[in-house]
Amino acid sequence: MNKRLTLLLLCSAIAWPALAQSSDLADGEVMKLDKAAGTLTLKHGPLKALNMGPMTMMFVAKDKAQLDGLKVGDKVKFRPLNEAGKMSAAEIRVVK
Ligand SMILES: [Cu+2]
Repeated sequence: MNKRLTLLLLCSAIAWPALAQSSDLADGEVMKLDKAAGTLTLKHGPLKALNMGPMTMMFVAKDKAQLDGLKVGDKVKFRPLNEAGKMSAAEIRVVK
């Protein structure tokens, strides 16, 4: 009984971070890019992390270099962040 419970707790402790990580990633489509300003406009799905429904909005790229591999129309996965009211996107990667 005790052993089983310990195993269960151990399993969920291992599984949880991986689960949280993938569910934090949001889907988006690149509508506009401004590489000089380091921003991109994404049409995104629901963002639980930011408490948002689907919409098109501008994000600041957490790492400007990530914009270099993008073009308008690309479907991406990204991590939405709210940094003191500034919406930014990290870990942007193109979905094939
Ligand atoms: Cu939004």
